[in-house]
Amino acid sequence: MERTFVMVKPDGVQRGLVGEIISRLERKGLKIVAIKMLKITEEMAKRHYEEHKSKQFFSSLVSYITSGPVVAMVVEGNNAVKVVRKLVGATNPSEAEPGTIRGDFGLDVGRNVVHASDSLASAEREIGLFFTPDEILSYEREVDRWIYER
Ligand code: DAT
Ligand code: MG
Repeated sequence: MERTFVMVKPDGVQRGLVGEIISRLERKGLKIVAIKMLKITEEMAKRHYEEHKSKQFFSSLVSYITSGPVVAMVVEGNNAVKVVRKLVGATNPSEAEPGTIRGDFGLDVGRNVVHASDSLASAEREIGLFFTPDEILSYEREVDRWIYER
């Protein structure tokens, strides 16, 4: 079973979209195995977004992501990385398809509501940045036999 990292960004928290976003993940059948609210430090923001450090938008990205509390999650399911990226939609909300989180709730690339890992390697790195192994729970759900055939 694959795991990915999802984060409701400060705008999503301020706009009261935490429940909506979690609900979409749950309705899809994905399982939340870790969750917490935190305020990201500047150092952590720079590590999380280190692949973008040479981009012109890097400093505004860091100040946006540290501007208020976020809700960080580890989400588990078949093909979780790809599935969650599809639910989240394109980076720029004005280009994201309706029905996706960004397509339904955003208009500006600098306020795109939610983060999701873009690969298995990123997922592992980002999960390790935000969670200790003991914060990630392993548990069974009876309903999984109605979500998965095997
Ligand atoms: P994603 O969040 O879809 O994985 P990304 O990793 O390319 O997108 O970029 C990280 C974040 O940086 C993105 O969520 C919003 C911001 N960003 C990306 N491209 C940008 C741009 N051209 N101008 C301003 N902000 C941008
Ligand atoms: Mg990315």
